[in-house]
Amino acid sequence: MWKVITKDFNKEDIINHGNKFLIGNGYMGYRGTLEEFGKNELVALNLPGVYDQYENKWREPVNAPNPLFTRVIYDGTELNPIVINPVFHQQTLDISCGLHKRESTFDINNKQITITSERFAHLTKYSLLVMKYSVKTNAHLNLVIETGIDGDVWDINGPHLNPYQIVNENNIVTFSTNTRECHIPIVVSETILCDFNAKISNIIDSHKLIRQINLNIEKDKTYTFYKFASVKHSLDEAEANMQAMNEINSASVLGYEKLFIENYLEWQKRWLVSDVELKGDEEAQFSLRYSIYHLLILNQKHSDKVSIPARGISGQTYKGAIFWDTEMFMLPFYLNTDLQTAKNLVKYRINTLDGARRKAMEYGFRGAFYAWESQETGDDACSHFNVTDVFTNRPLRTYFRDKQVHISADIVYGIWQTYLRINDLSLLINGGAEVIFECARFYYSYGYLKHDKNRFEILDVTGPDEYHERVNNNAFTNRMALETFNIAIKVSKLLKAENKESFDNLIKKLNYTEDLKRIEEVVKILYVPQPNNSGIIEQFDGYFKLEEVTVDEVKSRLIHPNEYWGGANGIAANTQIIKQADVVTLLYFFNDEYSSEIKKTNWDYYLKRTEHGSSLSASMYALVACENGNPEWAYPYFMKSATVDLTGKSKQYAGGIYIGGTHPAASGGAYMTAIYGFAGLKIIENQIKCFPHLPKNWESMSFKVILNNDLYKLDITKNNITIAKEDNSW
Ligand code: IFM
Repeated sequence: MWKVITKDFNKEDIINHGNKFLIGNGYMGYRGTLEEFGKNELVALNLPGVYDQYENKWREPVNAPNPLFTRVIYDGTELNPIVINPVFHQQTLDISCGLHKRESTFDINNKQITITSERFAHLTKYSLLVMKYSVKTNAHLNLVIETGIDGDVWDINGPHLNPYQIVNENNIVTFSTNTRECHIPIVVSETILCDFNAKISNIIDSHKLIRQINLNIEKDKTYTFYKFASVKHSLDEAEANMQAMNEINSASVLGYEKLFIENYLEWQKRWLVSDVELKGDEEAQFSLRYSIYHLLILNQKHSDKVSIPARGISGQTYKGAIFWDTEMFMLPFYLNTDLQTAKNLVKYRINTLDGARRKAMEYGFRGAFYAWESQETGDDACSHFNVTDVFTNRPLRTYFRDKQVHISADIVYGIWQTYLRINDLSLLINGGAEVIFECARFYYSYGYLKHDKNRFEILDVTGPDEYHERVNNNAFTNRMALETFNIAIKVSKLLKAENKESFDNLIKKLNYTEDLKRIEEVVKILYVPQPNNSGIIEQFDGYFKLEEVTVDEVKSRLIHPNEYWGGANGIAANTQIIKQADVVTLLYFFNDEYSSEIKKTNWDYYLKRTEHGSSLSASMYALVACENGNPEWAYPYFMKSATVDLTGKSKQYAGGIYIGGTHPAASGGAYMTAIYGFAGLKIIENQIKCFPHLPKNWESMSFKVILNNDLYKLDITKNNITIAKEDNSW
C-alpha cells in the first residue's frame, strides 16, 4: 500500500488534509489543498529558507503566489465542495512518487461534472511544479474554467510580499515581486497547454491573473490542460525571470508524461535506498513509509544555506525555524540514506556560526550559543514571549530562547555523528571543528565551578521538558555539555595528529589554547546526575520534591483546552508532569552507559509522568523500550510517532499560538525506532551490526544503509540476520 486516500469531504478536515496530502521537494512545499481553494483554506506554496519580517511581527518563511489556482464554474455555481456537496470526492497521495490526485463529481440538476487533477513537485528540477487538470460531463453543456496565479497568499504574520509586477506574454503568466524586509526576489511563472480549442480571456487585478476558458463541452469527452509552473527565488530579479521562463518553456516542450516519468524514476531511485520493508504488519508498514515520504520531500540536496524546519515545508508555523529536531531526530535518516543532505544540514550550522556567536555575546557568554529557532543567518527567531495566554491574549514570558542551551550540544553531536559516518576530515577542517570548539567554549562560560562540591554544574536551563523552565543541572543538558567537551577534546587530538597546520591555524584564530586547557580540566568534574538508590535519575535538582500527580489529574485542572501547561503559571510547572521525554532521551542517546535495569526503572517512572505534549516524545520512549528488549511496549509509541500526520492528532495550539503543520521530527523518530530500535542497528567500529527486537507480528524487516560509500542491504527475520553489500548501481 503506497497511497493515502480520503473519500469524504468535511470542511473540518481542510487544514489537516493540507498537511496530510502535502507534496514537495525540500526547495518548496505545496499543501494538500484543492485547486479552487484560497488563503482561507490555508493554501500554501511554502518556500523554506526565504524569511521575512513584517513590521514587528514574527519573522517567518514566505508563501509564494499560487500558480496552480484553478476553478470550474457551471451555470453561475462554482464547483467547489465548500459551495456545493460533491456526489463523489476522492483525494489521494501516492507516496511512491509524490503524486497528489483529486477527483470530484458535482451534480447540478442531473448534470454531472467530474473534475480530476494530478500534481507533483519535481524532485530534481526543484523549482518546477506540474499539474494535469481535466473535466468531463455526462451532458452537453457550457463550462467556464478559470486558471492562473492567485497572489492573495495565506500568511500568519504577513504580508511579506511587495506589490506584484504581473506580466502575461505568449501564454506565460509571471508574478514578480520581492520580500518586504530583505528584498529577496520571488518570481512565479506558469503556462498551460490545452488539448482542446477554446476562447480564452483574462481577468486581472492587483493580486490575481486568471485565464477564463469558455468551453462548450461534449458529453463524455475529457478536456485536459497541463500546467507547468516555475518558482524562483534568491536570484537577481532579471535572472529569476529568465530562468523561470526557460524552465517552463522546456517543461512544456518535454510535456507532462515525460516529466512524470522522469520524476517517477527519480522517486524510485530514492526509495531504493530509503525504503524499509516490513512483513506481517500492513498498518505499520504504511505508516513507516509515510514517515519516510516526509523525510524524502524534505531532502536538502540542493543547498547548504537552509535546513529542515520543525514543521517542514507545510507552512509558516514555528516561524519556519530549525530546531534541535533536525540534528537529533532527522539526521539519522539522512546519514543512512542520503549523505548529500546530511552534509548540507551540517554545513548549514557551520554557515550560521556567526549568528550563534552573536547570541552568546548578547547573553554575556563566550563561544557559540545556537538559536533555539534558527533561520537563515543563525540569529534566534524565538521570541521572549513565545506563547500567548488564552485568557488574556497577552504574550507570556517563556525561556525557550534564553535557557534551552542544550541546542549547541545537539549540533555538536550531529556534526560528530556525521564525521564518524563519512570519515572525512574536511568536514572538521572546513568549519566543523570551529563550531565544536566554539560550542565547548560556550558551555565553559555558561557553567559554574562549585568549589565546595568540587564539581562543574550547569544552572538555570530548560531541558527538553519545556514545562519546567530555569532549572539546575538538567541531566540531559549536563550530559550533552559533557559530550561537547569530550568531542572537542577528541577533535583537537585528531586534528593535531592528522592535520597539524589546520589545528594550529584554528587554535590561533580562536585564541583557544587556554580554553582547551580549561576544558580538559573541567571535563573531569562536570556533574551529571546519576541514578539514586531506587535507580531513578532526577530530571533536574529538586524535581522529586514537586507535586506527585497523574497526567489526567493535571489535565482536569485545565480551565481552557488550549491553556499552556508550562512557564511560570502553567498547570504542570509545580508538578512532576513533564511535556516530553527528557531523562528518557538521555537514556536513548547514551544507552550504552546505563544498565538495562536503570533504563527500565526510569522508563517506567517517567512514562507515568509524561504528557507527550510534543511529537518528539513518543519515539524516545519507543527506542528505550526496544533497548530494554520490550518491542511490544515500544510499538504503540512507534505507531504514535509514525502516524501523527496521518491522524492529525497533535496539539494545534500552544496557548493562543497556532502550531499545526507536519511533524518531521516524529517521522524521523519513527524511522529511528524502526532501524535503531526494532532492527537494533549499531555501527560498531565502522561495521554494521544488528541486535533486533521485532514486534511479535513482524515476520521480517529489510532496509538499506550507506556505509563507507557502499550500500548494504539488511534482511532481518526472527531467526536470521543477513547483511550484504549491494552492487554499485545505486
Ligand atoms: O523542538 C521541539 C521542542 O522539543 C518541543 N516543542 C516543539 C519544538 C519543535 O518541534
